[in-house]
Amino acid sequence: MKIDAAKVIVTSPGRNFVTLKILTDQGVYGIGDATLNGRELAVMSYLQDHVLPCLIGRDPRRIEDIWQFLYRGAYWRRGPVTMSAIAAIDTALWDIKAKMAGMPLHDLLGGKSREGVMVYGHANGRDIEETADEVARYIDMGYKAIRAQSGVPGLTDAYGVGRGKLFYEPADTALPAETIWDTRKYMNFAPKLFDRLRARFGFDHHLLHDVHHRLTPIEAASLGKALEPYDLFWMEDATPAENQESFRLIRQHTTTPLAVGEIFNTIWDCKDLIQNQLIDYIRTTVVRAGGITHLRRIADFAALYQVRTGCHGATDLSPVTMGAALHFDSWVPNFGIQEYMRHTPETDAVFPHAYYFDQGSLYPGDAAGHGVDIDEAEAAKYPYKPAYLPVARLEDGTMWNW
Ligand code: CS2
Ligand code: MG
Repeated sequence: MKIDAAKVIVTSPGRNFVTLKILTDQGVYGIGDATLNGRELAVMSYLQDHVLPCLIGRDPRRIEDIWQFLYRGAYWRRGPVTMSAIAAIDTALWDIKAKMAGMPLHDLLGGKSREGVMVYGHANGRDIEETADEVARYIDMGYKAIRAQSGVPGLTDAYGVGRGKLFYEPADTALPAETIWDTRKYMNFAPKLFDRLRARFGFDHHLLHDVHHRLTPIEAASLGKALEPYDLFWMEDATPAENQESFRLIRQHTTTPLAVGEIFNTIWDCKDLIQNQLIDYIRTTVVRAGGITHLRRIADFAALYQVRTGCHGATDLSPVTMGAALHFDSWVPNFGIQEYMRHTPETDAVFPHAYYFDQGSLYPGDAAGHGVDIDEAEAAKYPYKPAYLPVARLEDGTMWNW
């Protein structure tokens, strides 16, 4: 069996997606997601100009060898561009293998460990009451877990609040939008949001919150402590994690569970966090961390330390990543939760998929492979549109972490 051809499809049905299609001499093809929000064309070129020529003629069944060839063979290891490209190939190859086997991907991985995949939705509003009303909407739809983000009094933009209900779409300007951040205003406000949510909804639902890398370690420790009475499922990306050691300080001060890793690319980015038990949930997902092959390695390592998975699932992760992640989530023994932001109807039409939502859980469906395809004629209707994520500055102009 041989890889015959491969192509990269860029489409923008409401937002940009980069998709890889690998075709074989036996007529079976596989699909992978290569979307890197705000840097899409870099991955497209990495694939088209540097990687795909090396794939033609290879045996698509040798997934591990191809992964190692691309990772070690580049010499320049890791990084979001390289790892997103490897992820796209790896996902497409697992899709091909599962289709050849006539199995849904989760069966090939070892079979289902659970019936459904618990997901959390992203409730957001301009103020506490609007956010609370959104939380109510998710509860009505059957969600068991909801992440709450609200506008902060005195700040014009807050992370997680903006275009879209049932999702959040931050990348929508032709050049990076400048936003202003103020830690004091946020720190004074965040506990009030969860105080109100628990008062209104009680403690039956899981509540989550994303700090989006805005705090220093000691500030994150203080926020985690302040949020303890509200029993969060997790506090996400409390501080940037390049220095993994900084989570030790947060950990020493609070029992609020910690989640991190949506921007990590490899096991090396979370090795210390996991083996020192400095986090509770690892957020890496299929497209960002080298595909199913590498994600599985991270999850198995995390399981040794009772760290559970919590795959990133924002709108910039395409339905292909969502589908593949759901198969992974269905299998992985140390599953925690899966993020689920809805895609637009246009995106759903470009990517027909077998997965579906019911009563707070997603189900991967029974189609052979990962169950997500691309309709190339639909995709061609939506040309690439440059879009950047915002940046953040402090009130005095200092650059901060968005
Ligand atoms: C996020 C994302 O969903 C999340 O947890 O932190 O909104 C993130 O900002 C985007 O995926 C960036 O592309
Ligand atoms: Mg996040």
